[in-house]
Amino acid sequence: MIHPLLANPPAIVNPAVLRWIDQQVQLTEPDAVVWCDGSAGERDRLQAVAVADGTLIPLNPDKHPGCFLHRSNPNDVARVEQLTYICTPTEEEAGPTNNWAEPRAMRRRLDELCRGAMRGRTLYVVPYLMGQPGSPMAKVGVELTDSVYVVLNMRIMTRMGDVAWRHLGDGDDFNRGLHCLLDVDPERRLICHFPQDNAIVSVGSGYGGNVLLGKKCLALRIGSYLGRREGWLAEHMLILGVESPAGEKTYIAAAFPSACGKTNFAMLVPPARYQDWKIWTLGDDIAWMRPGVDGVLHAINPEAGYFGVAPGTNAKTNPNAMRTIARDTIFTNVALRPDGTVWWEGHDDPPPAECLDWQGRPWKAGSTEKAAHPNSRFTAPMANNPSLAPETALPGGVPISAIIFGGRRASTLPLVCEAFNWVHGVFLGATMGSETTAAAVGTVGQVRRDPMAMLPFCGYNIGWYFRHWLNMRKRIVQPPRIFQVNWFRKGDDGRFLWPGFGENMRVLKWIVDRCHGRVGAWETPLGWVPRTQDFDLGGMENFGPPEFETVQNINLEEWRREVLSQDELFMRIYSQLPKEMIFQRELLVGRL
Ligand code: GTP
Ligand code: SPV
Ligand code: MN
Repeated sequence: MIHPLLANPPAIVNPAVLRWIDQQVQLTEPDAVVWCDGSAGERDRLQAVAVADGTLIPLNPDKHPGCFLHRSNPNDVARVEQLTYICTPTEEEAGPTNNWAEPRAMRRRLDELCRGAMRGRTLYVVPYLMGQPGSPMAKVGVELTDSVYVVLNMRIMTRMGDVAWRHLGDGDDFNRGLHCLLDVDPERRLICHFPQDNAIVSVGSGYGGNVLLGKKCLALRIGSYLGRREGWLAEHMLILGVESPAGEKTYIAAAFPSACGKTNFAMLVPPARYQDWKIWTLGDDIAWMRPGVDGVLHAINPEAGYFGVAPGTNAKTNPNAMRTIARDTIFTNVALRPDGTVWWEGHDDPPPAECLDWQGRPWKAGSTEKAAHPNSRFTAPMANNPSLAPETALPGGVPISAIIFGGRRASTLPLVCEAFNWVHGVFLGATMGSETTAAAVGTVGQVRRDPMAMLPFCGYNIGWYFRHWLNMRKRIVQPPRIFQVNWFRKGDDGRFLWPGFGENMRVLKWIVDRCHGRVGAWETPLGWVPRTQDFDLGGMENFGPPEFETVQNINLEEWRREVLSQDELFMRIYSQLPKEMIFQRELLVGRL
């Protein structure tokens, strides 16, 4: 018999969904069930609930209309890769870079944790659509959660509500997501994916990528698994459009690891010299890419909002982000000033004399501790972004001319280079290294291999994933050119060699011109790089040809170490590593 709390479901909910929800309600035993419809009235009600129970703090309504602050549990401030599992019948399917668990054993463990977990609590049914309504690439998910913070964030990050039920119709092809806060204890925290069942169970966390199941869990881990099966790519990539003064539009997708500059690059405002150029944002974190009928790789952004890093965001580095978060935004783990406004390290305003830090403790300017958590975030609707590309609404996405792989590397990697061809480009992506950041729990600043920025997000064997990338070439008539960038190279004095942010437009310009065959390059062991005369340095302060040579320098000693470090990953995945990757390695060594 169906649970009494489900006696009157909305008519739009189909029986397959209802059956699954019934099982979860029987398991978690909530006191109430709320069916979310995504309406504005519902948002207002839920915000009131969250304010009443202390989940959200309303901000100054004049300075931050419609905005709130949330402080997460201090033990719960980032993704937890150690506690994230891929549960496939065999360990080989998950591969050596994922934590693996046998699905039935993990189900039993999760059932134990979730049994009665929502007693005294409300279960929210959150239907959501990743992708544009009516898009053949869109996917439906249903997240059952006992966190009103999750509901309000999902409402911004996805197309939430009846739009998802309508897309699903009477089918049963939807992602089954269950999220239980439990007591937010790291000992009872698990983020588990069951790709074969299109299911996710997340317990014991209330933070970001651990719990907004449409994002990293569905759009990347399950998405990448489905992509391999269905012939497309789910990638940790921003998507942007470059509009030239002549009105030519070139679309580019770029993969940088977490907290390595995707949001900033996607919202780039060109410097004065490029005032006739325009950068349009399509997405800042995730791209789903599929060859269209024209044989060109097309990309959509499956999300509807930005879950962006707050520290470092200001009117100089990212004016579009500042405008985007001016209203209707949820801030997580930033500092709160006495006048009800928010602050973080790298804000336009100087450090406040006094404020409350991200944990709500009194904080004074000059304190050795940070006021905002380094992984503090904003959740804001993409509709607020002044540079939002109208093409974001296209169900078929945009044609991609270039793919960029980028990391955070203090040394070794030049500012920009172009792969010789698709296979070499896949090799550049596969061997990517980057310093770890505060976006995941663990040591910060250590270089690790992060292939295609997907190390924490590839939902199956990474060797098969490289194979899938190589295979995609056969299905694309006009493959995008592939580039590698590094905004983060440092000099001996520890300062960034390249000014970054808006000035990255110069790198984009070279990339766009390469795509259209309009600019020269020079062949190096690493790939094609711009010669000084190919790269626009005009109007730059304190940055001329010598500085450009420094930031582009290839140091053979560093590259010997780099190749050895790349080998460590290749050894770990050797049995499933496509032979093409080994050939590329040999060619690189030969060129060096
Ligand atoms: P996730 O949301 O975790 O996936 O991060 P992201 O890749 O979107 O990174 P984001 O754009 O939020 O940038 C992360 C940090 O890098 C911020 O503190 C930025 O200020 C800094 N950053 C971004 N672009 C640049 C750049 O061009 N140069 C330098 N030096 N720092 C940058
Ligand atoms: C990332 O870590 O890449 C993010 C933030 O985009 S989270 O949603 O927490 O994964
Ligand atoms: Mn990300």
